[in-house]
Amino acid sequence: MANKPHESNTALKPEAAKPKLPPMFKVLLLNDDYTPMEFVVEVIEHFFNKSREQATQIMLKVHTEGAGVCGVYPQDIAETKMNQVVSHARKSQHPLQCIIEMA
Ligand code: TYC
Repeated sequence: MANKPHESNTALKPEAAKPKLPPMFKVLLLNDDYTPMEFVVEVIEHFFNKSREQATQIMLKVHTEGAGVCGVYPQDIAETKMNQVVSHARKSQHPLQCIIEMA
């Protein structure tokens, strides 16, 4: 039998059937005195799919304000990006720090 419009099609309570968005996490870069600006711009372009112009703006924000958001993702993707950025920076012997925060 067809449900009335206000009735759920599932056996769950109506509130449990609501589509739920995953919790989102910001990925931030932190400023330091040693990592070259060009390296940071390339990191933001490569790992966060930003244009050269966007990446430069984000790098300058980090440089002047101490931290800046490169992107917002579900937790597993945010953690992977953070780990990839730190691993890439260490391979090049730069102290660049990358962290995540609940959005
Ligand atoms: N402060 C660095 C410099 O003057 C540049 C820099 C920008 C470093 C952003 C890290 O996340 C960073 N070379």
